[in-house]
Amino acid sequence: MAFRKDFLWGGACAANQFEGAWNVDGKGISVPDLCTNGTKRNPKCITTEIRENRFYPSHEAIDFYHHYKEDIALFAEMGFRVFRTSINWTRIYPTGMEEEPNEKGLVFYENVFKECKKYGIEPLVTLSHYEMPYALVEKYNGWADRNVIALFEKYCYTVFDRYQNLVKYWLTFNEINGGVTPLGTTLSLSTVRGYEGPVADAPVSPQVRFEALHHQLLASAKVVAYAHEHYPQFQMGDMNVFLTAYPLTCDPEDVLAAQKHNHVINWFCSDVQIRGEYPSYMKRYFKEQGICLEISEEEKEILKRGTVDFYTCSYYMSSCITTHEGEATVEGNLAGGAKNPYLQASDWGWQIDPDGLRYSLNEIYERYRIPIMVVENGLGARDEKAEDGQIHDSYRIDYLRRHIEAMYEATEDGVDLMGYTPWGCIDLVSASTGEMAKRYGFIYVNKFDDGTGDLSREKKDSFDWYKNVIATNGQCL
Ligand code: BGP
Repeated sequence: MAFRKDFLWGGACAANQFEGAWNVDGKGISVPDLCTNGTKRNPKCITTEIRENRFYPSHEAIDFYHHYKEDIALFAEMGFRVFRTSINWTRIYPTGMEEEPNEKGLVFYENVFKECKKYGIEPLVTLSHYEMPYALVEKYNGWADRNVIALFEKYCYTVFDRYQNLVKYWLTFNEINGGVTPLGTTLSLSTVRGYEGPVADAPVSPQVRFEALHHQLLASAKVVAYAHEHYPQFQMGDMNVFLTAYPLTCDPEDVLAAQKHNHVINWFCSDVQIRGEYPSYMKRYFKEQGICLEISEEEKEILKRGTVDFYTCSYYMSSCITTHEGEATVEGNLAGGAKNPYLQASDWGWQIDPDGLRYSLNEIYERYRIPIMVVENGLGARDEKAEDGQIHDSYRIDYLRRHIEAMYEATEDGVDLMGYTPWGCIDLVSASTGEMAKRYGFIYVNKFDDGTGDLSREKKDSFDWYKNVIATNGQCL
C-alpha cells in the first residue's frame, strides 16, 4: 500500500491555540485573548476586559512563540513535509486598522517559515483561524460589517507580499462553514467574530450570521483572485469542517432530510468557493428561514473570479439525521444529530468513523474533481503518564491508523489526495472548550488547565509511530 510519492505528510496547529505571547512585540488583542477556559458542561466565555485572576488559555498557550525552533526540529525529526499553521492577524495589524504593519509580527512568521524551510518543510498557512482583532468586533461587530473585507484584504496582501518566497500553500478561512452547523447560534461567533464557540454569549440571528458569512466568502474570493493575479506560484485552498451525515433509516424522508442537511452544512460554502456561485438549494433554504441576502452583480463576479485550487477539510466525526421523534441524540458531537449505533465516540462525544472519511472523500472528489487535503483529523484524549513516565497513546495510534487506511482506500477509489496534517501535532489549547486536558499531539506539553506546567516537550509513543508512517510513505501502519 502506498500514497503518491509527493504526498504531504505533516501536522496542523493554529496561532491562537498554541503561540501564547498574546501581548508581546506589538501584538494587539484578538478575540480568543478575551476567552476564558471552560469544560464540556460549563462552556468558556468571552469577556470584554482582561482580569488578573482569570485564566485565559490563549495568553500563554504552549508558548510556541518562544519554542518554535525546538518544536519545528521535532516536526522535522518525524519527517514532516508540510506544517499547517496560521497567522494571527493582530500580530500584523494590532487593531486591523493601522496603515502600516507591525514589523516585529512580520519577522516572527518569517522566522517560523524560514525554520520550516531549513528542514524542507513546506508551510501551509491559514489566513484566518478562529481569530480577528477585537477592535474590529467593537467597531464593526466583526464580519457582520462589509467594511471588514477591505481590512482583511490589506492584511492578506501584506503577508502575501512578505512571504511570497517562503509560502506556497494558503487557506483562506478555517472551517468557514462552522457557523452553519446545527449549533449555529452558539457557533455563530466563528462567523461573526472569527472565533469558534460554543461560548456563553448572546446568540446572533441567522440573518446576521449569513450576512457575515457572505462577507467572508467575498473576502476569500477577493484574496484568492488577487493571489492568482500577482503570485502565480501560490496554491490557494478553502477549508471546511466536514461533518458527514447519514440518514438514520431508509425511510425516504430521512434520506431527504440528510440530503438537505448535507447541502447546507457540508456543501454550501465549498460550492461557492469552488464553483463560484451560490447553489440553488440555498435560495430555497434562505426563503424557508426568512433570510434575505442581497448579492449584487459585481459580487457575483467576485465570487466567480476567486475560486480555489484545492479543497481542504477537517474530519473528526459523522452523525445521523432523522425525521423520527424520540431517537437518542449524541451529546457533544459537533455535528449534532442522532446517535449512530454502529460507532463509538471519544470522551467528548465525537463519533469516530474512519469509513465515513473514505465515503466523504469520494463524495467530495466526485463533486469537484480538484485535489483534496485532509488538514485536520485526530483524537482528543486525556493522556496520562504511565509508571515509566511515558505516554503510551495506543488509542491515538489506533484512531490515526484507521483514518490513514481509509484515506488510502479513497486514493484507490480514485480520489486525488495530496496530503494529511493531523490536528494538534503538538498538544495545544482546545478550540471548543479552551482546555489543555483535551490533547491531540504526538508531542506532550507539560502544561495544565490551572496554568501550571513547565512547558517542557516529550515524545509520546505516537511520535515514533508517525515517524515510521511518514518514512514508509504510509506503508507501515
Ligand atoms: C477544529 C478547529 C481546530 C481544532 C479542532 C479540534 O474544529 O479547526 O481549531 O481545535 O477542531 O477541536 P477541539 O480543540 O475543540 O477539540
